[in-house]
Amino acid sequence: MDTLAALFRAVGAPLSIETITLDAPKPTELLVRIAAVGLCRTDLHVMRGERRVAMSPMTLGHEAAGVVEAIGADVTGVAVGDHVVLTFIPGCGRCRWCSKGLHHLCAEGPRITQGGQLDGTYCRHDRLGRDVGAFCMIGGFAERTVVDQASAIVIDKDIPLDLAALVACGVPAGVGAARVRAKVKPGDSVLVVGCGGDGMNVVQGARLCGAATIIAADINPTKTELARTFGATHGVTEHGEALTRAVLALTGGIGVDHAFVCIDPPATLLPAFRATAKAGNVVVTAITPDTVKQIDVPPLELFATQKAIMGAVYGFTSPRLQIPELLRLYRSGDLKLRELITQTYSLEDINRGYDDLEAGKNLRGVVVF
Ligand code: CXF
Ligand code: ZN
Repeated sequence: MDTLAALFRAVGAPLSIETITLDAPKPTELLVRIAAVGLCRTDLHVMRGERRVAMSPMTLGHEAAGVVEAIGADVTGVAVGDHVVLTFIPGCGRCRWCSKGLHHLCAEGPRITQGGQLDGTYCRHDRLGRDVGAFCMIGGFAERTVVDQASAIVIDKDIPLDLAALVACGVPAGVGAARVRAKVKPGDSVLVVGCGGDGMNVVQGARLCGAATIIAADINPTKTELARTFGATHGVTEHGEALTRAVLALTGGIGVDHAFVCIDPPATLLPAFRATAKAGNVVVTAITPDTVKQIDVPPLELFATQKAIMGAVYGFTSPRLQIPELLRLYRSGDLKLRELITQTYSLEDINRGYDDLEAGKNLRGVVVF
């Protein structure tokens, strides 16, 4: 069938809005009508060439929710008409990680930038007949997509699909980083560097954990102010060494129990590390351009201060467990989702959405169909 899609064709170029063809789902695949897809910064990194993908053209978009329109013969647990959130890492269910319930570490994860389906085939084609890849095995910037059942989680039908899309990437990444990776405890102090899609959700994750001090740091004062509505107790707009000084001043010279690096790790990790208390945690939730090969943290400082530097993909939690739980927290009024959406766009307007993200105007832009 034909479907409209926003394609990455070349580094530095806007996404190309084109009609592509989509093959019917194979035995373990689903045809999904996308209802909403978030404009995450990771896709922007791909467009800028900072995060390399293996092929072009490729349909980007990895924060999506929709409605199942057809299923392959071997699909189990998903039916036509089901509402699904798509996961940017598939859960193959068979590898050592999935067997332990750690689907965010699925052995198939490293292949999500290749462009192929889970089985390695291509099911999208442009008007010249060339294969079109799907970022994260999803390709959510399209009216319809075909994904393996390993990339879909069925959700309750009463959850608005624009909000469901948000729990596909930014919300679990941030909330999970605070709750699961750092294990923030009641009374703890927290620093969040970069209050965008991930960072704002670290703020609300830390609030859910009962943190007493939540310092929101962003060079954009609009974001630090907004962070207060998600639970931040302080806002700072400094960066670099001045950021470290500001956080130490707010914590009696001790530093925070947990610092989260949610933007530009090459520039923010060392200031965040130095703003962290001895034996504290430094959690990296943001991606770094492929071209940056290392970050300097003085080893003696690491040894002597006994801090832990750790990564967190998908909030260090299986999306299969976390996504339904986050939606329960939304339903009980404990998790803000609607408030994360700054603006909505049509698919044809997606490049304006990314311009707005680059201009610092958006917490989350969402394409709604
Ligand atoms: C990313 C993580 C790195 C690979 C692509 C998806 N997650 C969210 O933005
Ligand atoms: Zn994302």
